[in-house]
Amino acid sequence: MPDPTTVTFPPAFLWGAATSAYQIEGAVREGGRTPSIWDTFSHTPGRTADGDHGDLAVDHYHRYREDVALIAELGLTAYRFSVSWPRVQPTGRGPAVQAGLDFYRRLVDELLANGIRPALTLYHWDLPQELEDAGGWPERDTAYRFAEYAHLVGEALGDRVEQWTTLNEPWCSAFLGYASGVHAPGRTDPAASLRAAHHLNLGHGLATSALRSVLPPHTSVAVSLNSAVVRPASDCAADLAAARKIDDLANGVFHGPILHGAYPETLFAATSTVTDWSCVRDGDLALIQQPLDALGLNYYTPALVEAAGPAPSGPRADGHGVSAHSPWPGADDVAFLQSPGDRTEMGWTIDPSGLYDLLTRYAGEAPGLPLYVTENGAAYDDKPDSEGYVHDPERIAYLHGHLAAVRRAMADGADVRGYYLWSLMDNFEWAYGYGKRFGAVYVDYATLARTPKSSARWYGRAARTGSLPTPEAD
Ligand code: IFM
Repeated sequence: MPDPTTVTFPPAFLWGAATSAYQIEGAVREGGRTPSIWDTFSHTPGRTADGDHGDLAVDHYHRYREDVALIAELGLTAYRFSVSWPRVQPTGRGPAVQAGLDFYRRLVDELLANGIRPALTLYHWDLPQELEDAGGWPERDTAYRFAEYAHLVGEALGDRVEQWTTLNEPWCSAFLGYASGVHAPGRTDPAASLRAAHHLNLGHGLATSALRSVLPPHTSVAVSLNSAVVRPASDCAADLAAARKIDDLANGVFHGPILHGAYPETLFAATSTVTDWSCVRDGDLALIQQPLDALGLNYYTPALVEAAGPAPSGPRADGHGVSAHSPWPGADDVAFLQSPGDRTEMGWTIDPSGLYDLLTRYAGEAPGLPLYVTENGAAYDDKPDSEGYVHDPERIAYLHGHLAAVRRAMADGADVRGYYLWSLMDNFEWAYGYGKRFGAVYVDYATLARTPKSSARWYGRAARTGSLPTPEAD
């Protein structure tokens, strides 16, 4: 008789792991690739911890076969990766570079040969530097350039990749990149960040149409949002209004136009001192609101907010980096509090109920749209023991808690089709450099040797059996 407390998933549920190009590939000067904004940013003194950069990263470009073999050995059924735009279309314009496309073709073929479903993301933050020099995402033309790039990749890989994602976490691209400046390109211009958000939305819509024109009909096109789970510190009117404002700036600004064809009126009101939104032209919202086949949701921790006076000046840590500039345009009157509970190495509170809330919310926001958890995971200060094993019971507990929350959301009606652990292996954690380890697989940065942590084995067992081993089963 099966244990009634066992958490079991449907047989078709995808058990995946995720990565992104700049965080793992390295080989930044090979095959005609030119710099992206992250090459420039990470080579600018003071931008990343210890001046870390992705020049070598974990050398996945040369070790992809070994990495695919690891995914297969663990028993995972899906792998989410991103394509480096400047590897495929170096200047962000014109024809594709064959060597770039060939790399991704080889990667995809290796995955398919090992029975692993590839899930391709077109944009995980590595804008070609030339496009930033021409204005970057605050410039409307970048959206059109993105659609052209999507078309090139779609034509090249549409015959073998069934799951496509346009953008990963456009909130980070717009607001960490152009408002707080802790991410590339490091600009601190709130009005530009809102224009960037709109042009990312437009780019998503145009790229979705471009993909539809070249992909076979059964192919799935989605977007991955890091929609925030925003909780007010109290139910007083001011705190509720603060939560609403952050919800608009984190969520409504993207899911409004993408899913519903409109920006929230409350967003326009909250940002009226920053921009008049004249970047939104007639017809844009129809271009953005394209029918989707799935919605990707990335979740790590909830946000706890309260109404406050203007923020104190000086550098503040926002969980993504340290900046004197806020990533929330128009929300200087909102304070972020530390949610109670244990935290990961990022300082992010562990709260699986947030993932449940997120999934059930979007099940309601987008009825009928299959959902995927396209990122979820935790950084810990992992170290090999004297025999070379890496025991990470905290990560196992984190995964167990969050996967159980996914299952609970499914039982309550959310149509969740898969889960991608962030990340397959330790990698370049943006402004934090290599200091924060999110991997299920440990990477020795001196030798680049890969060693599955105990969480990788635990997760692999979950994938193979379709049910969660107890967190103690290490
Ligand atoms: O490493 C990042 C990833 O690139 C995007 N989502 C959050 C992860 C952890 O910070």
